[in-house]
Order: sequence, then structure tokens, then C-alpha cells
Amino acid sequence: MKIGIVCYPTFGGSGVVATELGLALAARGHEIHFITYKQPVRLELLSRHIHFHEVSVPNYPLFHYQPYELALSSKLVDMVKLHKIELLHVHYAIPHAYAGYMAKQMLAEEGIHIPMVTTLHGTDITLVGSHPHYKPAVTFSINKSDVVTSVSESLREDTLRLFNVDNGIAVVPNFIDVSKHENTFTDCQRDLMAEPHERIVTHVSNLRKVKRVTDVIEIFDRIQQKIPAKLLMVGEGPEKDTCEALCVEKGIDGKVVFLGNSSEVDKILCFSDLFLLPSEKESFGLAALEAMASSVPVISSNTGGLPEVNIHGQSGYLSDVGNVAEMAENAISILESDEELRKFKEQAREAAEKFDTEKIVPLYEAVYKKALQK
Ligand code: GMT
Repeated sequence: MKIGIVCYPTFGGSGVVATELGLALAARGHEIHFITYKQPVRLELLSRHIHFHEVSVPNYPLFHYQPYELALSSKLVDMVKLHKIELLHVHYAIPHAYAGYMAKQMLAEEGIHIPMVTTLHGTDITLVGSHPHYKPAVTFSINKSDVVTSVSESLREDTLRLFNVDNGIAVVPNFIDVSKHENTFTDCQRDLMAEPHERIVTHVSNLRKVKRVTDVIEIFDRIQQKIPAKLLMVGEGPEKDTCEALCVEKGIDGKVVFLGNSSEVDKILCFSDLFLLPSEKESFGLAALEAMASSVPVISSNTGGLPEVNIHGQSGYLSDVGNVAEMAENAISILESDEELRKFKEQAREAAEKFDTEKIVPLYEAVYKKALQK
């Protein structure tokens, strides 16, 4: 099948899922066309089955805001016609589903029918999408999609609660290639980051308020009072300065390393002992799944889709948002005993296997079939 994938090309989870999906579909023989404003970060290899088409928005002085949706919908029309794309899969409702629907209508005028699948990722619904300035357009685009999917049951419920949706929503969870995260602990450069007797605690995100990154520091502060440990903070974002200042205030800045954005998260996870994700909202928590696939147990909040991914008492522990004392206690209970840590590492990996690429990508293929029949 020839599939056009529209996504954000950045480090965010929706872009990562869209890119990994495109790569997995290409490996299964489909022809994939990524259509976005920059080559997606995880799309290193272009091949016979993988193409990238850049959307550029010409700068014109009259425009106070650049009309990206317009440029995207025009590009979609051109690419569908040129490459005979059979289906559009748009990730993140804003503005992709809206632009996709415009393209669909323009193509219909020329007698070309192209089904559109929209995947909702979370913030497009729970944060930005439900803002009154966007809500009518988001509701419209959801209802006009041929098939809508959400990355968790929790996000499906949120969408039905927040929007006037008259379209069904299928849950297709995020996925991971577990074979790529085989954690052998042989080539990990652990000693670069910590002393042999120290535990390594890791957090990966875009360091936004919604991730409650100051809770990460609070939890780690409690952990390091009981157990020798280092904290690795991976990612860039608006809360970074606040976190750095908090580490200085607590006198733990020597134990916290801010690594910035990294395309080698798997290598960092390889030598991590525990992953912290105390988010305010999280439709799925792909970062937690990546950690689990690398045999790293997860201490997280119980918000949104996290309980569908991180299984309490198995792959880690869940607590109410903001309950840093309980999160720290649970973290210490895993880290203080080698035996307990080994058990949770194994269990985390087992829980991740449910979301293996091999199991989830066929669900998307079934969704495409359904959309093509409409
Ligand atoms: O929250 C982020 O880090 C970025 C955001 C995005 O849109 O890329 O992530 C959302 O989509 C991910 C992939 O489906 C999910 O794993 C994240 O849980 C979700 N983030 C939120 O719901 C806050």
C-alpha cells in the first residue's frame, strides 16, 4: 500500500511513533511517504520504500502568521497525485487532520478518493485541542476522518468526554521494537556516568510543566539521601533552568547531569536502573515503554494512559500525581536490594513485550483496510 504519513518531525512522542510506524510499515513492504516540514529526527535512512517530502511555507511580509495548514494541504494534494498515494495517516489532530481533510476535499473535486486515518496522541486532545480557540476545528476534523485511533483507552475516553464526537475511536497502543532494546549490559558505558556503587536514575522528556520535572528532582533528592545515586536528565525544554536552580538549592547539583536532547536514549537506558515519569498528564507514556523495553523499571504517576503501560507492582509503581514522597519510597524499595532490582528489571521487560512492533503494526494495517473500504 502507498501511505502518506503526516507528523511533527521533532523529538516529541507523536513524531517518534509516526516515524517508527513508517519504518515498520516499509519493512513490511509498504511504500511510505513522510510529508512534513523537516526530515523526522528518527528517520535517518531513506530507501526505496521510504520517501520524505518537505513542506515549505514561503515567507510573505503580509502574513503575521505563516499559513502552514495551507502549504501542507497543497503539498498533500500534489504528493497524492504524483506518487499515487492511496491513504493518508495523520498523527496529531492539530493542524494535521484539518489540513488532511482539506486535501481530501480538493482531491475529491478532481475525482480522487483518498481515505484519511487520524491518530490522536494526547496533548492534541487534553491540552491544546480542547482550548476554545481550537475545539470546533478539532471536533470537525475528528468527525470527518475516515478512521480515528487513539494511543490508549484513557485517551479514547478523554476524547469522547471532551468533544462532541460522532465517529468511533479505535484504540491502537503505541509500540516498540523490543528486539532493538535487548539489554545485554555488555557494551554500556556505565562508568562514564556513575561510580560502580551508585544507582542510575533517569528521566527523559521535553522538560515541560506537564512532565512535572521539579517532582523528578524532589523524588531523586529523597532517593539520594538513602542510596548513593546519580540522576540523568535527558531532553531540553522550558523547565530546565528551574530544575537546575532547584538542584543547586538542594545541594545535589553534583549528582544530577543534564544531558540535553539525545538521539542515543537507548544507550542511556542501557545503563539506567530506574526511570521517573511523574507527569501531570500522559496519554500513553512512550518514554516509560522505552525504558521498560530496556529492562528499566518505572516510577510514574497514575495519570491518563500510564496505568495501561506501567503495571503497578510489576514493571514499577504508580502513585497519584504530586505524591513525591510515595514515589520516592517505591523507588527506594526497588533500588535498595540487588535482588528486587533484578526482579523488577525482568518484569519491566516482560510488560513491554505486550507492545512489541510485531503485535501492534498489524493493527494499523487492519485500520487502513477498514478506511479503504469506506
Ligand atoms: O508529551 C510529550 O512528550 C509530547 C507528546 C506529543 O504529542 O508528541 O506526547 C504525547 O504523545 C505520545 C505518543 O503517543 C504519548 O506517549 C505521550 O504520553 C503524549 N503526551 C501527553 O499526553 C502529555
